[in-house]
Amino acid sequence: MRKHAIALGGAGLLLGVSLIATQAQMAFAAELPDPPAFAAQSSPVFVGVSDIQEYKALPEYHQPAWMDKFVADGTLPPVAERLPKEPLVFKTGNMPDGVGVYGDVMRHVIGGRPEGWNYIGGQSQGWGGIDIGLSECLTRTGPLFEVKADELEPLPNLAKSWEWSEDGHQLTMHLIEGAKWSDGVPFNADDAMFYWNDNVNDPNVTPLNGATPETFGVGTTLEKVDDYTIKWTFKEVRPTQYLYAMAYGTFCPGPSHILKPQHPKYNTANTYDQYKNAFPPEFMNMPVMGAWVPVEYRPDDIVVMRRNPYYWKTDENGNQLPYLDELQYRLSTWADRDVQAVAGSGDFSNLEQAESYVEALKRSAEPTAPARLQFGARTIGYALRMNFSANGWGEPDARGQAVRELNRQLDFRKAVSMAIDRQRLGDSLVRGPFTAIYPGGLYAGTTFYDKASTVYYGYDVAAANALLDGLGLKDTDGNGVRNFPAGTAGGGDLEVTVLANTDYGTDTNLAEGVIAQLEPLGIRVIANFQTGTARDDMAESGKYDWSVERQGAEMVAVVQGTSALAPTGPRTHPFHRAGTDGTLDLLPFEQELVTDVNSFIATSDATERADLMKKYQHTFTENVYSVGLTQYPGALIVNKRFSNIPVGAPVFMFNWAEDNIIRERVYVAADKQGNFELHPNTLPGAPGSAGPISE
Ligand code: BQZ
Repeated sequence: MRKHAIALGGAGLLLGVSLIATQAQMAFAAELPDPPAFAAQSSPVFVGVSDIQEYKALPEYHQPAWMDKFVADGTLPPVAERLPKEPLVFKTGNMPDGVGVYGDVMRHVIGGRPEGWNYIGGQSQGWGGIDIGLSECLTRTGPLFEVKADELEPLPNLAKSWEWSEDGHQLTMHLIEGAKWSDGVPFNADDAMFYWNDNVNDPNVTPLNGATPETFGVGTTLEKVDDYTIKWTFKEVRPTQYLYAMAYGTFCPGPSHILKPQHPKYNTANTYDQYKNAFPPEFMNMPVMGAWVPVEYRPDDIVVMRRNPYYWKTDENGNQLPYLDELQYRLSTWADRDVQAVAGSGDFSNLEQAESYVEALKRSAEPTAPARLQFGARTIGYALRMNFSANGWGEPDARGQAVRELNRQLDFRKAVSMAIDRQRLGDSLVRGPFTAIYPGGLYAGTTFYDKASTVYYGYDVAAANALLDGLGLKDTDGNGVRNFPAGTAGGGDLEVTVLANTDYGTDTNLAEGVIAQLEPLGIRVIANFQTGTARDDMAESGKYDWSVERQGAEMVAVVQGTSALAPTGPRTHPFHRAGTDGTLDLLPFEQELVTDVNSFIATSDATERADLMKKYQHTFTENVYSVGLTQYPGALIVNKRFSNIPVGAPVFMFNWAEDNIIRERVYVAADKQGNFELHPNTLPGAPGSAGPISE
């Protein structure tokens, strides 16, 4: 990762500012221990964007032999007619094991449950790579982990090329021409405009992964120029940053020919809820642009997908991708995903729950182990996030409002941070060189991280107690719990709820650690543990005091999810959104963070961007914007029979490994292929029909 670091200029500038502003605030600042050395981390082979892919017409195209009967009997047109004029072609030179062969299946195990197939209407498909595989986006960033720093820019995807206007305010994007949805209907600008106009810009709809108009810049517009051209207009000059927001999860158009008839704007008989839920998990063969289509769903059991016969990407030999004919998603738990991958009954896992590390390492070290395990950088990080809205987001009651007011007090956040023994917290998950002391903010070891700009208030219970005393939070009724001051929440006990996701042991273990470590300080923290989707809904709607969360890509890559680094818009930030009057009640330091993030978006000067992120990191950690808990490396576990798994692919960076490894070009050599397909030699049927078709 360090190789990526950018030459840094403004240290002097940064130090000047902080010294003047925050001597008082810096009280209790301590030396931040360096993360333990972690030798097991594997590194990618860095390449240029043009080494990975290009768009070009090829002299001939091929498909799996078993599909010939579908062409012969007229069910499908010949492969050349199913492909776009210039398919996206993956270059052999960038394929670790070269051109592949067709066949076999990747058996995923996931902890989520599909709500339905309307991704842009806000439904989850169960995560774990389902939505990443189904939804293709304008640009792509997962594979950027292997792109040279000086060439770092999102990969073209559904948008095959783009150019900026002279003044830098307009970006004209050329969509891939002649690509089709998996039911054969053409993909074009109408799909992009339906997503933008009637989902992102419709306040009644929240697409999955939370795209809002401000995700692409305040005041940004998008228009259709022709069937294969769209044009963005930005307030900023050449904000290349937004190209990252045009990748997964915030600009992945859905099939407008299927969705529009269900949208209340075009179907007044429908409510927005009916629109969101119009395609339940039982609805099979939902048209997608991704490589595989859902053909079977058994509740709490499995989702099976078969190759998309209209998939618009090939290898350099003209073989239409994907190579794998089937994907399976067993509906289980995230912990079981690790177990099955290590045991070989599953084929893939992002080892991300530190509690499973020792067992997984032991098992995969055996020569007979069915799976390969490769660690990446420390890009899994958890923080305790406090709800900063004091003007109604999530409609808190009197106690909740009083907690929000406290959350907005620096001394309160400092006290909570200094009461946390991060070493003990990390060791409670797993011993050894995995977890690092993480104060919050950008992660050590990532491109824009700067240790000198990182303020760390060390573990100090006495100082924490003194700060709470200073805030007038005294235990007035002697029950061991501090009380709100008289006149606040009835002077009741200081009780705070902490939201956590029960789908992950790590999330609840860390939350329980926080509860236990704050009890001696007289803060009664109450567990509010919810399953994944319920947790996500509560977090999205601000219905929480505190939340223990695994953080997003913005803390790792900065350039991905940038608008979530600060409340740059009413609904862009994870823990401070607009209140009931639609306004954001930002604290002065938050305003500074917003200014720095917007300046970062508005410039492409590398040194200026590095300095801005140093300033961001200093303001963030000095003000304990969130209380960092722990940071550790994830490990990719993939069954050894798979080829074309890129070296050094991180489980999480710009996106999750399900995107990073480019699954559509992953294959299994003929002599290693298992007999795991549930629906061999079948293809997706018509949208809404019962299952796959065999003739
Ligand atoms: C990876 C990922 C692929 C979402 C989800 C899940 C949701 C969150 C987050 C991860 C799962 C896996 O993470 O843990 O390893 O497979 O799916 O999408 O936590 O509840 O809302 O942000 O990505």
